[in-house]
Amino acid sequence: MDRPIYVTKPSLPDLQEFIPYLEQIWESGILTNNGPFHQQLEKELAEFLGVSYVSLFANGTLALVTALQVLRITGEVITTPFSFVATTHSLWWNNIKPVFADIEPNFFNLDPNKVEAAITPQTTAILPVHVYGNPCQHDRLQEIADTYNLKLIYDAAHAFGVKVNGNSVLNLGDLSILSFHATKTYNTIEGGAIVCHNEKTKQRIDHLKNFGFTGETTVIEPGLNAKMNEVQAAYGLLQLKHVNNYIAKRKKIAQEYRNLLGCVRGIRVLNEIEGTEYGYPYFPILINKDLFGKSRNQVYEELKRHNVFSRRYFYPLISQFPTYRGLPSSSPENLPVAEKVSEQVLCLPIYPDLELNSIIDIVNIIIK
Ligand code: T4K
Repeated sequence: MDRPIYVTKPSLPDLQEFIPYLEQIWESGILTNNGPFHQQLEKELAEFLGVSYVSLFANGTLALVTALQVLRITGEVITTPFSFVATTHSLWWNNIKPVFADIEPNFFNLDPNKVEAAITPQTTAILPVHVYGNPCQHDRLQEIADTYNLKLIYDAAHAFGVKVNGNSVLNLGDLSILSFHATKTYNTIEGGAIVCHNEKTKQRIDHLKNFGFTGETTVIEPGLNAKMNEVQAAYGLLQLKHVNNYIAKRKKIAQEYRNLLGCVRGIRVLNEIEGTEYGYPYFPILINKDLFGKSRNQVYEELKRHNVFSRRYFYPLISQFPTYRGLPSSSPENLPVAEKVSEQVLCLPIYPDLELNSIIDIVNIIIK
């Protein structure tokens, strides 16, 4: 490739479209702290996503940290090792012990049976991730949460726009968090949100993301400063106008990869489930060295040599990082499916402006 191709590239709206928003901010002098664009984006996003309440955050990690505080989670939380490290870091920052359970082999989300087996008297919540935007086995997870009186918080960082039979996955569980990082399907440069189902919870979230203030002089708890500013909220409003178009383009690219790679021996693409709408943030493939002849790492390096920068999301597993590898639940014997997937997975470039020719070139590098 003449020019490098990265795993993703944010789509930016026309700069001229953004200027009027900036002029309004300059004129009002309201730069942050629940300003007009912030309020408008919360409303528009709730409508767009088909959810009751959205609270904006400076990033997805702070949204995760705060979500655990909103529900006063303590003790042990069962979570997945197959995610971005922020998922488990949010527990660490709240002094909660992560307990890793293995993933299921179809979509790489937490395996409900393994979750149930990991419950102890100290367990207070389950923190699953809709990895790559593929919905978790929610009914089973909710049943387990109800049976054992646990909270269910979804890390839905990848699940922007994902709906099952017309219903947003963000309506599942007690809370869901989103990431609007530059690398996501919908971005506010940096950003994130908590989605909740009632006004009282939204109020608590909004207090906790603003130092714990409930009024000018009242602080109820040591909350963070996790607010999104007005420039990002305005940019978010503009991006919202384009995001359906971005998703449609991503879908086409995913279909193209699927057509070209779906039948290659030793390469697995993930199935799509009928009735599910996706946001297509990533295009993961699994490479089985014995069948394909080359390992995942060989393909990754080969692509790199051709100026194509795929990514091994998620390798290493979170349970292998120094902070977490000493935990009893981190042992590879406890996480055989996650260990295997982590060794085989490769996320190929996918973003709205990726051209068909580039997709063909990428596939040819992989299979040659
Ligand atoms: N939970 C889950 C399940 C998550 O996946 C994430 C974040 C979070 C929670 C936390 O949400 P945030 O606090 O981030 O909102 C990236 C992102 O930084 C991270 O948001 C994301 N998940 C994770 C999966 O990927 P890196 O270190 O791989 O990003 P980076 O900088 O290497 O970017 C990848 C490629 O994208 C680059 O090679 C080039 C391209 N790129 C990147 C940026 C930042 C651009 O073209 N423009 C850009 O501005 O972590």
